[in-house]
Amino acid sequence: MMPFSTLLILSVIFVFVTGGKLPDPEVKIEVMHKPLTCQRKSKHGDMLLVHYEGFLESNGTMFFSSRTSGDKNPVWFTLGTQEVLRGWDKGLQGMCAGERRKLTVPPSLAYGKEGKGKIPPSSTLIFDIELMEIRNGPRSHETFRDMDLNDDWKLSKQEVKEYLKKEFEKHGYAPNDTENQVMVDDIFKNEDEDEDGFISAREFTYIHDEL
Ligand SMILES: [Ca+2]
Ligand SMILES: [Ca+2]
Repeated sequence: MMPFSTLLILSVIFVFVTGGKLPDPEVKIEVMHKPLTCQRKSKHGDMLLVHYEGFLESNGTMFFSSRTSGDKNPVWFTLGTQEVLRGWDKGLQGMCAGERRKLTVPPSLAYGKEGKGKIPPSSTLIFDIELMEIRNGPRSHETFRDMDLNDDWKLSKQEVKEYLKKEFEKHGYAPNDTENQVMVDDIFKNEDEDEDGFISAREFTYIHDEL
């Protein structure tokens, strides 16, 4: 059986090709390129790395390109957390690394009646977005499963400690046991709400306002 997200994407493509009406017509999604292989699809909470160009629909003016502006690097953001335009949160779900989409975003899901900077009021925007890479977000289910070494659906201090150690090594920092312990204690102070000495899946996925 096909995973639900695959079905969703296929139906979006189908609707686009046949010119039918989307059930939720707010963001128009056109798949410009789809890679042959797709290991995973983007979902709420994932970190995405994208290159993109933004255009005004009214006259085709390009107002931003990550390939030519600033440091010319692609941009990281967390999907579905309103870090970016709502049109992106809606339009970049279920996407494969290497995929390119064209999104047509109405003003209500972009910069609204006011506009912003180079974006005039009430502008519909067109984005050409290439997804370069998908990583687990800080609060993803996969991250929790990675950390939960004995699969009992809760994180002990030891498990969190192991995970931090691994992460530090991955990023080229020498492991420092004292610092590590302080971080673990801090994390438990914030995350272990019922103070049972474990971080449950619910405690982990609940996003605190202060984070
Ligand atoms: Ca555990
Ligand atoms: Ca707990």
